[in-house]
Amino acid sequence: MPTFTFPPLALAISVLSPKLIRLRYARNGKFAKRRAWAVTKDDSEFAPAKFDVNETSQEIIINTNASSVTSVNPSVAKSIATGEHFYGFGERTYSSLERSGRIYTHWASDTAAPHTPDVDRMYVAIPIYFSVRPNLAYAVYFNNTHRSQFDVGYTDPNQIRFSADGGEMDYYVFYGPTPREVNEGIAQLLGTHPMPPRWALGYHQSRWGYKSDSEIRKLAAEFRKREIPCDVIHFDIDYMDGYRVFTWHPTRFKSPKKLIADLRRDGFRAVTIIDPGVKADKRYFVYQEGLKKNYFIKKSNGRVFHGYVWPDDSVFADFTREEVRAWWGDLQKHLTDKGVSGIWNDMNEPAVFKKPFSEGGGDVGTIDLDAKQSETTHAEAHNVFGYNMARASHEGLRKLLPDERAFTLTRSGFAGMQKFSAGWSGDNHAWWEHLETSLPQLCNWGLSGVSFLGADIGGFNGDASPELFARWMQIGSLYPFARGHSHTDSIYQEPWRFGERVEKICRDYLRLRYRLLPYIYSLFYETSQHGTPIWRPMFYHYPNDEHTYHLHDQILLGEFILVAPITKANCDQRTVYLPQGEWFDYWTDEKFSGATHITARAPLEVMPLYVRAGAVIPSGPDLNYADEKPLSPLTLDVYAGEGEFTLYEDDGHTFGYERGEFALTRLEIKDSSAWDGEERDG
Ligand code: MIG
Repeated sequence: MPTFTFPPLALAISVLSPKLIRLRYARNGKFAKRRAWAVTKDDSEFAPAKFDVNETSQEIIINTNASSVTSVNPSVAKSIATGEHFYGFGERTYSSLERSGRIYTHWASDTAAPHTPDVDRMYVAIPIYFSVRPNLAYAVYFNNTHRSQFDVGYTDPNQIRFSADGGEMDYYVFYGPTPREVNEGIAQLLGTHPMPPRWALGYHQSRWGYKSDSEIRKLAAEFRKREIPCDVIHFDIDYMDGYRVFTWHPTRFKSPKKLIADLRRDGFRAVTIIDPGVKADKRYFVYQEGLKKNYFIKKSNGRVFHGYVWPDDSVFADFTREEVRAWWGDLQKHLTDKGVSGIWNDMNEPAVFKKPFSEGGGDVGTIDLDAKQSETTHAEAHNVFGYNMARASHEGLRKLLPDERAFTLTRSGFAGMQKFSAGWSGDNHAWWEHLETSLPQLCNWGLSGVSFLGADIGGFNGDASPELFARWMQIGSLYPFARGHSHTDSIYQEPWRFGERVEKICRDYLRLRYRLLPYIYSLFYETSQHGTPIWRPMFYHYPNDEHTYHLHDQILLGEFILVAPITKANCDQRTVYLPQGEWFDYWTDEKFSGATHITARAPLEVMPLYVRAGAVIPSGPDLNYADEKPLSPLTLDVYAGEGEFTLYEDDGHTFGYERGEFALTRLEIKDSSAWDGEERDG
């Protein structure tokens, strides 16, 4: 690894692969010890790559057989090329797809205020940007967990600048030239989602406010009676005893084991919420154990840090420590022993209220920045608090349920969070704007390496109107993670609460999702192998069509299905851009030749969907839940043209696939001119 010195600085350039280069600058000439947080591999674990170096007094040029990096004297500003567009930046709120002209702060925050377009900090912090222009895509990951910023042409339209409150200027450059290859590089360095259980791809129903055993039983029965597909019920904070994590409320949830077993018989899985705040209650076993073992975060003066959260006076485990993660992971036994199949990790930015909950909580802050965590302070560990909590949860579940893939969901996270968890975009509102925002939000987050994502369908805060709910369920039914969720102060937002017409729309679209499970499950396999996003912005497959660079309100589900939801009230038509090639209307089979703009008719029952010529889309039967019956018969919808798709199949819930127990079937369509267009059985 060549190291260049410009006293008193040191610059190290590591060519990790022809398409992955790491650059580090150390101010004092000495590099800091690497912390094994986000990155999965040390530099030495990459196979040696060939490259040439050309060094002049002005610049250093490194050439590999794929990419070339020029590093002008150490600086933290890079010039923006003409026609360069910026995406990524993890979880963000506003509704444009392309993201230049702003400053992005990376600081995991419980954004209590509504997620308006000017909100900069969200729950998740991912210092990754993804650059696209014709014939070239690349990305940069800033490997620094301190509070940091990217200034993307805001201060100077010709420059992108990085800064951080501490640590080193340490970043990796992933070269494409296609977007897919960029994601492949991100996957190599930061990891991918492991295969989720198939049931986790079904519909999830949640609400803050399902308060008892009987309420949950009624809810489940309602889904089956109305034949609205559903796989998972989420248990929000009310199942706990006084918000003590890993406990059950003694009267409202008297026999959780029986409840969950009964639900299971009807095809439902249970997912329980867990918050990081541990109630400081001397008679509570989690508090006692953690204190005794010295597992809680301490302030700079050496005393345990206390803060207010739901259980009021609380303490927080130090998830940077392996033994603490193992302890926390094992505590989940109190839930899995009752039959719980997944954990929803909330409040893990972590959010800490300024005042006791009994006094209204006050503003939301976090742990003192000088509090100790491992050999560093919270200032450096803050952004990976949620990440490490999700890791504890995921690794613990793997130990507790060695033969069952579990599901984990996290509100906070950092680059690489996909190794441990799915994510959702937190407390959105029942606003049309938030329905619309969810498209560019999930696409950009996907480009940042995280695919298993959704937004609360119907909106969390406030009350959805019937029309908003119907439109949201249409697009939400195709979110990689599809969950309806709402605030305890809002109206009940289950699919049948808005009248028969909306109920039917929900049923129809959720059924569509379930029929598409073989296709969606295969997309999850692809992301588990290569990091390819499940939801893709249009440019992903048309990177030389500059017209796609700003298209925020239509997406691709995999390569073949173009989804163009209605995102506005009182609207029964919209413009859809169909890129070059032939396209078919999913509902009517009408054929279009791109590139073209069309006006799609979309009465309330219709969400416009298009399929690219050359698509092979595997689908299964109608289901009430994912594992109700074998996904058979398998139907292949073939759209004349040239293309291929790899169908992935396995048992849907064990780790057999890690031992090769799966089938990959390559479906290829070639000579379409010889095909007569007749439908065939089988
Ligand atoms: O302070 O557990 O984002 O989904 O319903 C609120 C109650 C805490 C925030 C989560 C939301 C959840 C709620 N939680």
